[in-house]
Amino acid sequence: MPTSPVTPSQGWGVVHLFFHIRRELLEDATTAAKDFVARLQAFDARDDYQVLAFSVLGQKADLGLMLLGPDLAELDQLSTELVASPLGAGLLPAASYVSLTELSEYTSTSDDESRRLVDEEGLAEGSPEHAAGVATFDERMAGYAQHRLHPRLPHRKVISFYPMSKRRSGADNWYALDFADRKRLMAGHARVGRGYRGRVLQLITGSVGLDDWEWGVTLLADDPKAIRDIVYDMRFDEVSARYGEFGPFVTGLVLEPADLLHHLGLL
Ligand code: 76R
Repeated sequence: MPTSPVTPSQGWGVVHLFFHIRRELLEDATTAAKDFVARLQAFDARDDYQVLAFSVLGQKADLGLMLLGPDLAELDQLSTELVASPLGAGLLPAASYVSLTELSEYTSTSDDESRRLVDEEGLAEGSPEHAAGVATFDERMAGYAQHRLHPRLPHRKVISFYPMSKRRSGADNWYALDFADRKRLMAGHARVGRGYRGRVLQLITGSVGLDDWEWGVTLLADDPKAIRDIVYDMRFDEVSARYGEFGPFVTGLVLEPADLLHHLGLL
């Protein structure tokens, strides 16, 4: 019996999987690799489902997969199928991470924009210019929300993944701050982030109650230095400097599945 769908009421599921490969455990590596590639391609070809495949730099793992899509049962199905597939005999789990796409509660709202148009642009509330400004903002944010909840990630050469949480200790307890303070602090964070528009694409996925940290951070860039730069810059921003706690970082080279298996010497 197929597993019944498990679709979050908002957002999609995201599973990051990391494996070591032991090719000596494979009987027919080429056939196994071709089968593996076909399974990834079939998953990625489905509407709303995506898999990013990457070769992990360093020795934390050999290969990584980032699976995204609306139904957690489908993500789990692919994970179990891959392990049960011919290549699975040579795949050793190295790490994994489970999260959901989410909207941030700190994103600017229509009211924020309405106030900004009055305070910073000098537009009178109720004027046609003011109404047009708010409408433009709403349209842009609807597209933005769509990208955050239902992303189709572009291919960039490098992927960086790490989990993180907000500190909850002594005087530095993020969750004891008022919403207004958290929102002000997050606005500073977003300002630093916007300086990297075009160079770094980020997908922040929520994992409170789902995995060991509070968020999964996935960064994509063509220039590995851009990843080092953004994380470094953010360390000086109060949100990261004072409240950020970070798990292990993994860096990978994003490849088409067939190119990845070739790169790993299996095709
Ligand atoms: O609403 C929005 O998404 C825009 C403002 C914004 C929010 C609310 C934003 C912008 N982020 C938000 C939330 Mn972010 N982000 C990280 C990291 O390495 C570190 O120090 C932290 C890891 C990076 C690199 C990054 C990049 N962000 C969050 C949250 C959720 C917080 C919560 O809900 O409490 C986390 C954990 C987080 C972490 N952020 C941006 C970026 C970039 C590049 C931007 C600008 C995006 C753009 O406007 O194009």
